[in-house]
Parts: sequence; C-alpha cells; structure tokens
Amino acid sequence: VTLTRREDYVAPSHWIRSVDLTFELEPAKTLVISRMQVEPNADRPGEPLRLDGEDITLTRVLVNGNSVSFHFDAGQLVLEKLPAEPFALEIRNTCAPGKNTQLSGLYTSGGGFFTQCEAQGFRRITYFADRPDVMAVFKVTLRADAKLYPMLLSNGNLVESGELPKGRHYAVWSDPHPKPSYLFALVAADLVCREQKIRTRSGQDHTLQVYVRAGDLDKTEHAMNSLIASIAWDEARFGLKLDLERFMIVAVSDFNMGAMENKGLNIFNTKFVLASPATATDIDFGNVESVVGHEYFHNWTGNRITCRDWFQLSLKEGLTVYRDQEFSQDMAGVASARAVKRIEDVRQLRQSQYPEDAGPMAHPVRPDQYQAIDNFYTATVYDKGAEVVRMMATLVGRAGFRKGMDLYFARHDGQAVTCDDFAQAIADANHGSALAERLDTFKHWYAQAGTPRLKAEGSFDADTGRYTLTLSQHTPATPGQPLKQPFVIPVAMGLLDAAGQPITGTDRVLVLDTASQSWTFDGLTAAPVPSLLRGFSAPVILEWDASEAELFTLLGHDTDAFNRWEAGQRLAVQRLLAAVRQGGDLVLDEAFVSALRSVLNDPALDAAFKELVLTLPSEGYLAERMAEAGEPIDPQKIHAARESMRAQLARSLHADWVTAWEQNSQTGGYRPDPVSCGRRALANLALNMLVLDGVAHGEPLWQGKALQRFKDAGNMTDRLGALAALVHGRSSLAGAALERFHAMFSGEALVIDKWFALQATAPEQDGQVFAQIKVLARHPDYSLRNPNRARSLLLTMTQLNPGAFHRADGAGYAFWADKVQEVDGFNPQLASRMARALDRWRALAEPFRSHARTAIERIAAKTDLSGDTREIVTRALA
Ligand code: BAL
Ligand code: ZN
Repeated sequence: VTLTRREDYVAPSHWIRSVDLTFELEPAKTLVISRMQVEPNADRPGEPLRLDGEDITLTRVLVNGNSVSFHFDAGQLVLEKLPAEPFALEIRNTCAPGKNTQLSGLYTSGGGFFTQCEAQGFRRITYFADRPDVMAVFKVTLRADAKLYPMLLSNGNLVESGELPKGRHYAVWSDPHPKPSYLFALVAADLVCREQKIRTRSGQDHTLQVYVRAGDLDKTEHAMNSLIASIAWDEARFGLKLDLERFMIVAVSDFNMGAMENKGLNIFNTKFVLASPATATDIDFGNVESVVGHEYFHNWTGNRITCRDWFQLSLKEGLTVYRDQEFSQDMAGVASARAVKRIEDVRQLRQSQYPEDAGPMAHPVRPDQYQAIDNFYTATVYDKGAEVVRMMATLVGRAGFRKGMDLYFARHDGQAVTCDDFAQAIADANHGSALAERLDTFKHWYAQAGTPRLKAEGSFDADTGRYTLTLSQHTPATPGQPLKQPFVIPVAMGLLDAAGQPITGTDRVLVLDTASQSWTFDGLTAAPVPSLLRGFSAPVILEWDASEAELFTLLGHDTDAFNRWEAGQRLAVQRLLAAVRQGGDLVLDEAFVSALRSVLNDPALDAAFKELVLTLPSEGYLAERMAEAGEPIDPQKIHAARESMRAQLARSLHADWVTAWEQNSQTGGYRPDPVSCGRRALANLALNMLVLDGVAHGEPLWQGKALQRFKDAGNMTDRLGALAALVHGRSSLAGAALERFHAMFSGEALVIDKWFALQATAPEQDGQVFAQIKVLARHPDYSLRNPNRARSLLLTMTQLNPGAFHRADGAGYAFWADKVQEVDGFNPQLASRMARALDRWRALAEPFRSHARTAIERIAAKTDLSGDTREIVTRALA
C-alpha cells in the first residue's frame, strides 16, 4: 500500500492540452482510441511521461505517428525519450464495462453505459495523466448499437451525429472548456428526456435536459425546477452565469455517490433526481433541490476553478456545500424556515462529522496523506469544510464574502488551485477585516483535525453591574497531531435578562483567537443569561455549565432559534445521560415536560421548529456526548433510556399530541414548501407518539387511525409516516401494512429502498429487529450489488439503529463483517464506506468493545482486501 503525501506535490512533467476520444462501445469489450496533444512542462525538461491506467488493456502507443518504447512501473505506463517540443500521442486500449462492478470508470447499469471518474476513474477508461491539475479540451466520438443505446451523450455541445453500418450510430461531442479528466462523462443508454429552454436574467438562452428511464419522466419536474432555481440563484447571489448552451442531468440507479458534477453532463443517483408526491417524501424533495443545486454550483466552484491536487478537495466541496446550504436557506425564505434548515445541517454535522473527528479516521479539512483518495470524500472535507467557509463569511460579512468570491474568480478562473488561494482571495478582498488580520491563525482550520472544545464561563459583579464572559479553547489530540494551536472561533452571542428578554446592545460576534480571552458587558442590573454560539457560528463543542433555569429561559425565549432548539436538546441530553449513568429508570420531571408542552402549543412557532424541538437527540449523538465526557459508551443503556423518555413524552403529552395531529394532519394538495413540510413532519411525529402510547396501553384507537391514514394518504410523506408509526410503535397492524406497501410499490426501486430502511430503523426490543434485518438480507429484492439497496438495510442499521447493531453477543458486528467482506469483493468504495461503522469501537464499553475488535480484525484478515477497505480497518486497529 502506498501513501500519497501532500508535501510531495510536484507539477506534471507534461501538459495534455487536448484529447480526442473515440469509443466503440460494447459491454464485453469497449475499444478506446485517445489522440492527445501533449506539451512538455518547461520546468521539468527531459522527464518521462507517466500515464495512469487500471484494469485496462493497452493495444497501441504512437508518438507523432511512430511507435515508441514504453514500460510499466507501479501500475503506470512510462514513455521515455519523448520529443522536447509539443507532440501528438495516440493510445489504443480496451476495457470491459460489463464486468466493472466497482462502478468507477465506464460501467453498465440497466443495459446502458455510464461513467464515474472522480476521483480516479478515468484511468479505468484509458491511459492518462489522471490528476486534476492537467486540464484538456475534450472532443468525444461515441459509436454504439442504435437500438440498445439510442441516446449518446458526453460533455459540452453536440457537433455531429448519424447512422453507421450494422445498426450502429454515432455522436460527436465537443467541450470548449478545458477540464481535468475527473470531469469527463459519457452516457449511452435508452433514456427519455424532459427538456426546457430558459432565458437567464442576463438574456442568454440555454437548453436544460433531465434524462431518465422511460417510466420515470413524471418524476423529473422537481429536479428541473430545482435546476432552473439554481441557475437563477447563482446569477443573483454570486453573479455566476451558466457558461454552456446545454446543461444535462442523467439519472442512473447504480451509483456509488449521490451525484457527479461532470461538465455540462451531471450524472445523478436516481435517489437525488426522481421525485413525485406519490413516491418521494418531503425530505427527498429537499434533497433533490439541494443536490441539484450542489452539482450545478460546482460548475464554477470545482469546474471553472478546480483543485490542484486531491488534498485540496475541500476547496471545491466545502465551498460548494456552503453554497448549496445557502441556496436551500434562500429557497426556504423566511427567517424561521432558514433556521430550521440550519438546525438540520448542524444536526447532520454533529451526527456524522464529530464522531469522525474523534475517531481513527480524524483528518484535517485539508488532509496531509491518504492511501485511497476515495476514503476522503468525508463529512470533514464536505461538512466541516462548509463550516470553515461559513466562518470566513461571518468574519468578513455578507458583502465582504461576495467581494472575496469575485476576487477568487478574477484571479483563478480556469486554474487548478489550493485552499490557500481561496482563503487568500477572501482575505485580500477584505483588508482590515477580522479574517485578514488573523489569516494565518484562521488557516489552522484547514490543517488541524479534531473538534475544538469551547469553554464558556460567566461571572456577574452586582456592585459594578459588570458581566465578564471568559472563553477558552482546547482541542484534543488526534492521530498524528498530538498538540494543537488555537483556532480562530467566531462566537455569535447576546445576553438575555432573567425574564428572557434580550438586553439591548449586547448582540455581538466575539472572535476568540487565543487559548483564552475575556469580554465585559457593563451597565447590567442583574446576572444575565448568555446565549452563546448563536446559529452555531463555529463547529466546536460548547462546554458551558448552564443551570437548568438558564436553559429553560433560552428554550422559552431566545431570539435565536438555533439556541432555543439547542437548549431543549441540552435539557434532554442531561436527563438521558443521568439515567444511563445511574443505570436506573428515567422519571421525567414536570418542568421539562411542561417546557416541551409550551413549545408544542405555542401558536407563534412553526410546526417544523416544534418537530425539531420535540425530537429527542439521537442515540448516536448521546453516545458521542458520553465519549466526550470520557465515559465508555453503552449503546444498549442509551437505547433503553431514550426509549423510556419517548414513552413518557408520549404519555404525558398525550392531549397535546392529539391537538398537534388535529391541527397539522390535513395539508391539502401536495406542495413541498417549508410550511406544509413542517406540518406533515409534526403530524407524523404526533402520530408516532400516539401509536407508541396506544400500543403500550393496549388502546387500539390510534393504531387504527394510523392504518387508515396509511391507506388513504395522498402522498408518500403521509403514507410512510403512518407506516413508520405502526412499525416503530410495534403495532400488530404493522406486518400487514408493510406487505401492502411492498405490493403497492413493487416496481419502484427507490420506494422499496424505503421499505427496507424503515424496517432497519425500528426500535430494537429483545433482538427482534436485528433478527428481522437478517431475514430481510435474504429477501429476493435485496441485493448488495446496487449501492442504494445495499445501504438501505446495512448502513441504515449501522448508522441509525445502534440498539439493533450493538448487541452484547456481538452478532450485529459479525453480520456486518461478513457483509463488508462480501461487498469488498466487487465494490471496494461501497465496502470501505460500510467498514466505517465501527470507527468508534475504542470508545465502547465492554463487552461491545471486544466483540467489535474481533469483527474488525476478521475483516482485516481477508487476504485480498481492497486498498480502500484496508486503509479503514488498519487505521481503526492502529
Ligand atoms: N464531486 C463528487 C460529488 C459531489 O460532491 O458533488
Ligand atoms: Zn460536491
């Protein structure tokens, strides 16, 4: 296994200025002819040209039309004694798309041809300098059977097409924008297309197309609308225009990632394109909007300006996640709906990135080394990377950030650059700003792994009326980084009085850039309640020893919706962890229950916000809080405590849940707008609680109502919500409803994924859920070959159902290890994702810890384990 290091970067020996590719497409053996214009890099004269290639067969190499000597070294094709002047290089090779089960490079899915080249898939198509700093103009000729593959697509513009002998046809595509090989794409398949012509604000005409299988055209309207909205948003917010006449999105059902931003030809996992009210939930509609936006926004942040090397991945991913989050917030509109989106994003960050930062895979936003780059498409690079960009925007202000982006494009359009270049542009456009003044310290966010602990201590001097707030920071060691420098931490805050009213003039953004610092607030008449880290202004863990009274005040009154929600979560976490520690029963206090009741019944609050406040912190989140406190994680005790709290909230708020249901369960004709989505979410939570309580007390009323709702529902959100209430409540009506659901949607792959996932999230009791998951793994509809289907059961269980996965007998881990080994045999990228499930094994209590170690060691013992999965298990055991 070789380690690639950031510090070893050297510019390429040769530039490839243009590529003319011809594909003779056949599943068993596809012929690829690549004609390149190559220019030696004047800074590295006389060096050999090394081309990457993997799982392909070379048949010819010509330099300026003549044969040339070559050899292979470490998987690369090495050409020596090359001309010192620019030259023509022709390579012929074959590949076998029909046998490509890794779904990287050129592969077949559902009888069509598709590609995935990021990060290193292009080398599985032809020999090339497969690195992002080599940017070429591509011309692509596709030749294939006309009946089987009527649509022939590649990047850029269609310049020619026609018939060929023997029932074949061809198409020639030309992309005028130089691009790295990871942005190459082709599609040859039997697809239909939704097309729309638009004229943008600046008066340019474009053709937008969404390509899908014949039966799916009715599920493309939302993706098209999302694309149109994305184009308008990027032009309005950042002045960035669509630079292509034609922009295409293609849906494919076998796909490792969510989607891919290939220039002009985005290829999407069907999960993030297809949406109809009957088959997709509100969450799916939101995801389609954000992923369509994300891939579109890459056209500038990723494609026009790309990464110099893969260590800079967050240059495009962190920035583009930030942009898609801002887009979704702007689409949500009003402040309360924006806050809901922010809470959801933070919940996601803390659920997936915080454990990563605390475990064996901890790495900086800009990693220093990797074995398999595919393993670094992580929550750290994406979601923490987005928080780093958001902090810059906070430090320079909204207008300043726009100026910084303008400068970034002015300086670097058409280049392959680094995270330093980005940060420098934002700072240089904002001289004298809080960012520019401490840019070097700020960049620790790119270099240091680990989640900083931000400690807050307040003291009030009644004699002087002065409140002093002291903030200090500390970041625990992570693998390879024992000592950490202080970060620049923007802390948005304000003070409330004891009645919860904001104290005028106290709203600020404090910037902590040293180990510890104090701020004072004068003229106060009583001790204030601080509201700290508003809007989650930095990706840190806030250690603040708040009193119960302070948290109740914040939950009831803070002007910052994020901190209202956060106060409710803290109150729940304290109670849940106390119950786990005491190993005893959890008895809910009236103060907590009535605070939640007030939120639930507050007519001034949005349903969406109520649903977030009334949803308890996840078992995974609770586990991390325990680990932070240095206590071994006992997933079963956490599960028991959380279930107990759910049952008590179901009982003590019964009348309030009924009211919430009655007020929110009828949302009329389906529209996925924030208000209707919020009402459906709250109605579903209420129904869930009412069924749970009904089953616990042998009352059939709400189980019957849920079944009726399931049958009558006019959209998937309501239908799946009612089914989830029955399944999660362990109602005796659940089994028949599940069968009916399966029969109703047997032809809808994405809905069958939900059917598996729902059962994989059922709250565990006496091992029944795990037993059912094992049965489902043998269901005729189950398959590990399709990534969405594989994830629907396995990743759902390992990520979202700790109660089922973490068993005292270790059977959950053994089952997982078997599946990881099996998947590793044909799709290493998928396997290495699944292999991350026990990253946090060292934080577990016994006997979980020992069983986990055994299971990881069993995976590691597989002799032909892929490099991707080996990196994960090796780090886990290190
Ligand atoms: N670039 C890989 C998929 C994405 O982040 O858009
Ligand atoms: Zn991306």
